[in-house]
Amino acid sequence: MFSKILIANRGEIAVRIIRACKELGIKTVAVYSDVDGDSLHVQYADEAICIGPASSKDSYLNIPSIISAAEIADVEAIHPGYGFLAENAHFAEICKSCQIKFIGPSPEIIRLMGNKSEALQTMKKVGLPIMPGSKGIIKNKEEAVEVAKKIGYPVMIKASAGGGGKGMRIAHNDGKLVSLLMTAQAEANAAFGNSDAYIEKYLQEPKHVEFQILGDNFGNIIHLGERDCTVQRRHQKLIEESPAPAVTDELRVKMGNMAVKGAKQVNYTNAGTMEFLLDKNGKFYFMEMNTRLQVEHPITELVTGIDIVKEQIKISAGEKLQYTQDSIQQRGWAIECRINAEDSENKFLPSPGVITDYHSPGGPGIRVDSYVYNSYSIQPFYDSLISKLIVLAEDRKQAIERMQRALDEYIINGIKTTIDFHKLVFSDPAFQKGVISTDFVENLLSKE
Ligand code: MV4
Repeated sequence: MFSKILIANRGEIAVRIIRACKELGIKTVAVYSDVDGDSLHVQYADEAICIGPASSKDSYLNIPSIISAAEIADVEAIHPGYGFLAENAHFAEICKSCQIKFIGPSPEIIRLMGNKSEALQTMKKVGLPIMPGSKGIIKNKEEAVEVAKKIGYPVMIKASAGGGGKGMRIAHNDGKLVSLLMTAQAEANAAFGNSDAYIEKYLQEPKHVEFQILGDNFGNIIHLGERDCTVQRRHQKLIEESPAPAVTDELRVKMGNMAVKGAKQVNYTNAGTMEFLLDKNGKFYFMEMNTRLQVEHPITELVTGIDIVKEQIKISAGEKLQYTQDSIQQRGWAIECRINAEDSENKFLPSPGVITDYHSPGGPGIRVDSYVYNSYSIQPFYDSLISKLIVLAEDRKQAIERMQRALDEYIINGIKTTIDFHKLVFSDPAFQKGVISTDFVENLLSKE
């Protein structure tokens, strides 16, 4: 096992990783930007090293700075968390060349799955269902029109370097397709330095269902069940739950087997997530694979009892998975609310500032993953996630009741948060029935 790990991240996830390290008896090194000195991850870590100015590109994305910190502190491994450098194949390569273990899959897998179009074709080869669409990236507008003719409108244009919704467009006819393809390509080029785009048939009112994967370095790969992430706004997930309301035991076996099959095809190691779209008839389609720890990993931890971050660390240290697929059980129902420093009554605009009162909920079945405290000043430089409120209960109904109770207890004054938005969701009849799809948040907000 490692004796010292550097956490190349900030916020709640840096705190989460430090907690796992402490319980494993591993010393921790935090890195932080000029404006993050007061952050909880800096206080919790055994050592902390300032790696640069506030701007992410000068600090949390600054590879030379982070590698220097790792060398100075003499760590054996780096945990990248999510976001920032977590899916940067180049960073994983640099770590390797410096004999520092990158806690995640190999650079080759990160690169392959980062190319969303190639990832689709790779999974199609082993028999995973995918949406009808272009076989790879679109070369010109003639090809785009030809593909659309074959699969029928509406179609979705997706940036191959994107994922998670960036650079996506829906087109309903040839004229729009040609113009939106150019917009999407330009947007992708600006955001990722890569304009590649592909086309899929647009699935109406789907659900987003994803499977948590764990793979060790001995060829063992298992899944930890699924999460429903259908409650999203502008491709930002707001609420996740496990199990997924629309997934029956039978469907879980089918989708889970496919998820593991796909991961085995690429010799996947460490934690990963296979994302699917699910339609009303229980048909599912592979969308993309995320090669990182996900924000929403705690709901899977609560229903399976498995600490995913500890598993990641153990796998990277060369340990064998202690679980077989048969030993994995989902018990109860978990839901997570992302508490963002945002004004949900004004387009979810960021709401940085000082927290003047802070009291987090507690009692049975409550978990709060956060990095803020009373008088903490939320910085405008990073994402607005300040806390994840997670509940576990016997079943979905009781999980909703518990979440409502916890949301009522949560006191965060001084800034705007998404707590009120969540209260609205949990009192919504369609959400309570579990019959919602991708347009849920927009519909809910337009009702207001
Ligand atoms: C789709 C889709 C419909 N058809 N792909 C991909 C990234 C994710 N953030 C949203 N994505 C979608 N991809 C095809 N071929 C619909 C969505 C989608 C969505 C999916 C699940 C939950 C909420 C959503 C909101 C908008 C779009």
